[in-house]
Amino acid sequence: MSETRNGDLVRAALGLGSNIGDTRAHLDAALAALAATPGIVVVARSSDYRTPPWGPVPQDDYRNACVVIETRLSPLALLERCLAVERELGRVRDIRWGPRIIDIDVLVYGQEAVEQDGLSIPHPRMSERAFVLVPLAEIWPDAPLGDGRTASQALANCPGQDEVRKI
Ligand code: PH2
Ligand code: MG
Ligand code: MG
Repeated sequence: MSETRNGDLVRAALGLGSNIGDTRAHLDAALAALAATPGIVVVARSSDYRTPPWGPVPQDDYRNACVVIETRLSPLALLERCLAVERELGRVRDIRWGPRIIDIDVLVYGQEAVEQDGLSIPHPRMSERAFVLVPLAEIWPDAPLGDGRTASQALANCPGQDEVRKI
């Protein structure tokens, strides 16, 4: 896997979600696989939250959490690793925004903005989603969202927070 050019550690945030099967086991397994990855050190894991499904597809509630890591992987290598962990855990991609065993999104990668090969960082829609901002602000309130706001600032104006319940 490619590394950052100067080998520096970059602080990044990942969003985890699951709403099929043993959701707690899926999040735990995803975290263990990420933590076992060369070039990734897990710094913090948020609480788990039960969240109503966002989007057009009727489906079960989600378990969502966020993870803060320090990584030597490039943004694309980090994305590839997240997708590989999703596949290892049995994710099949079918319905957009539909139910899933595990979803691992790269939310923030240092101060960088990345638009490359289907990857958009900071994650373009996270500042409107309480299921992302509540866990992210719990462990990294100053996370830079790319619009000049931090996670905790965006959370102050984000609807639906009262429906995001700590498990
Ligand atoms: N992910 C989706 C679609 N809708 N809703 C919640 N509550 N949590 C998610 O992680 C989620 C969602 C597609 O990525
Ligand atoms: Mg995803
Ligand atoms: Mg997602």
